[in-house]
Amino acid sequence: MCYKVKMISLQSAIAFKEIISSHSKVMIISHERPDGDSVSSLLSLRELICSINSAEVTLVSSNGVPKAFRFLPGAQNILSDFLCGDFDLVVTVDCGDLRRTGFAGRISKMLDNKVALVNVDHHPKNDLHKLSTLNIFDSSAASATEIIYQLINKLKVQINPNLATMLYTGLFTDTGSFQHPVTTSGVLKAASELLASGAKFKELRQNLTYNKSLPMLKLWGLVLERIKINKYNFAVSVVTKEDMEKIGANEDDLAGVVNLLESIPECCAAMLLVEVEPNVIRGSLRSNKSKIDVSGIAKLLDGGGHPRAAGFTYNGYVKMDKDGWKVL
Ligand SMILES: [Mn+2]
Repeated sequence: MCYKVKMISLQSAIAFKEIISSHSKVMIISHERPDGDSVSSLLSLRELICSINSAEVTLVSSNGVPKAFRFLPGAQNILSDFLCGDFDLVVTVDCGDLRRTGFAGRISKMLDNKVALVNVDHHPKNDLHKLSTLNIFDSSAASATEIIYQLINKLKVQINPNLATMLYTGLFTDTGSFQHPVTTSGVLKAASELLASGAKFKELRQNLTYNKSLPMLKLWGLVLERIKINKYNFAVSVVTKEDMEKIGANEDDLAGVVNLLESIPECCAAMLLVEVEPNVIRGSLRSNKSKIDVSGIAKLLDGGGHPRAAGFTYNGYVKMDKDGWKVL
């Protein structure tokens, strides 16, 4: 059987090893409001770096780690802030652009002060390559952990059950539990190998699938109740800050619900609008069933992401008219 496996070149892996070997104070940073892939990428990259070099490695993700991912070994050590002077190498992972780190100004300053940058990513519109000393990039990878898995294999690093769990979590979450179109035979092969290496699937299922609190499900109920199908066949729903407060839920509790909006057969895409602060709307877009590039829509609103999953933050409010919910 011949699997189609996407590849990070051996040359990239060797360049990665060389740059890691010559630095001793490393900060790895993923995107703000981290998801499963970014948390898993931080943790698995630290394992990889520590197998190459006895460097001091600091993990940063602004906004902290959502509850669902705190079961991952080492997640409690991920910081939400850092001091610039402490590092000689920055590794950005799973960040479509510098702004997504949440610390663009500070990192730019560090780069001006000759701190090296390695970028590891799978977002198609990544612009960090312009700033990086080394760019390890594959927009066809399903998750950033898929790229890290390839680096690990190229560098012949042993995969223990904890590392397998981290890598598997990134694949599992960024493919929507192996349902999105990015779920290739290569992804399933990697997942199978990671299970064989001891990935703790039972623990992962317990924390990521059977983790829904009563307020969370009530909030999902409200999202579903408010669905409107607009004239473009997008399923759109809305939640306000007041709704979340009334139910006793928060923004983290909405993770994953946008994928449910897509399950209506006649809808080609889904959008969830969340009022996170008065006059601040966060939008999540999905188009796993169609060829609509939702990252293009997000970009119009100064956001970004992948063709099938993207987001934006917008200063405005939401209103409903005869065509459904609108951001104004
Ligand atoms: Mn990702």
